[in-house]
Amino acid sequence: MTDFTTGLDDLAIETPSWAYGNSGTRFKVFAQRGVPRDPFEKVADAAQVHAFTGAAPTVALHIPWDRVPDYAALADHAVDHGVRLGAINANVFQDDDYMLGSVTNPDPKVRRKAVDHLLECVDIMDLTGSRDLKLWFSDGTNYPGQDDIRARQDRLSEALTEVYARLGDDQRLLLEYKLFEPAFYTTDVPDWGTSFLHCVALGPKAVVCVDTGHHAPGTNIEFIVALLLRAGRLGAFDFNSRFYADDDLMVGAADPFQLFRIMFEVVSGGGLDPATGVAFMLDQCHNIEPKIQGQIRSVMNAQEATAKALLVDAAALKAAQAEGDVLGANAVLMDAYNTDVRPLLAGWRESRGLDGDPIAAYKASGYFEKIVAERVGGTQAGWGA
Ligand code: PSV
Ligand code: MN
Ligand code: MN
Repeated sequence: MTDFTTGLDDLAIETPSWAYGNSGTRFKVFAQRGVPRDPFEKVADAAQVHAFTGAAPTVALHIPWDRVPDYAALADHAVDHGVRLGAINANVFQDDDYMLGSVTNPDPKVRRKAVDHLLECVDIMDLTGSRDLKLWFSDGTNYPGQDDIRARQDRLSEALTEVYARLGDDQRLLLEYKLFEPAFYTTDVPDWGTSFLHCVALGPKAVVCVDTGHHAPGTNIEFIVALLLRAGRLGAFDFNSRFYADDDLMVGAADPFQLFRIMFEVVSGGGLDPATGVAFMLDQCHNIEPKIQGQIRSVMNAQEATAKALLVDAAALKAAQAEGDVLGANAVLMDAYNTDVRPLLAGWRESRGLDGDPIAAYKASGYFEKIVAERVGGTQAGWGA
């Protein structure tokens, strides 16, 4: 097991550019004051999260929501603000052409358009210095018989193969799965098994992205995490929490115990070691709460779960497991989970020159008042509108 301080030092959370813009549900987007008007301002807000937590050094982009004329300038702007650009998220789910799918669409012209967008995203990665291309496909069908399930898998495989061939040596393809929505009968990448099969067929640079909100209720996500880590195919997390479906609420808000169990599998499986390449990203929307504070709180929640996972007494756990001591083994885990790690985390922050209470420090900084005064007419995140 990684030791406590090294483990916390290694935990880097990537925040999503779209979390800083206005977002909502299909019923209403509530505009907030001071939201960014362009990707440069989103990056500036992401830099605040890093400045106060010391644990969010990168920001993910979503194309075309974050399209800019000069990506190298955006990357420089990020560095000037103390952060870096992270994963490039492709978007082949918002054009009218994609009504029947993108890369699995029965029409070859639509498939070509979708693959061209994915290739463009790799071009952008070359300019931003990003390692990861994150692919999520809304593709699927609503009615039995609507399309051929196997043919759609063939089309998916063909598209992924072309994109994979375009990746540079240090670039990766993250294949994200989601059980349902917007397709309601079949989804072409509905689960980790489908994603894993495609990744294995593609090669070592293809890895699975586990979005914690994309499973059926009751799914044992930590089991999936353990399997993927063991197979060397756990590429990334899209962290968020959910009460019902893909709610995109703050990670650790709905079920902090689940987040602890997930992080325990990550820690015990060696996934915190940067060499394993597991990326910890947030994929959330803050529809009613202040956005920068929502991101800070999410980073803190992820740190708390990780700190508890790092406190598990690995030797005692191993001994109890070897003896078949069911309750003893469970108690080792619960002891760690029930530890109040907030003072330890405050100490970790202070030892790095940060305020022990990032939310209070951010609120006292005056940044929010500054952006409210400066920014008029902020943008919509593009998602959930
Ligand atoms: C889809 O629900 C998803 O989780 C994918 O990661 C998208 O790119 C993202 O949401 C957009 O918020
Ligand atoms: Mn996601
Ligand atoms: Mn989602």
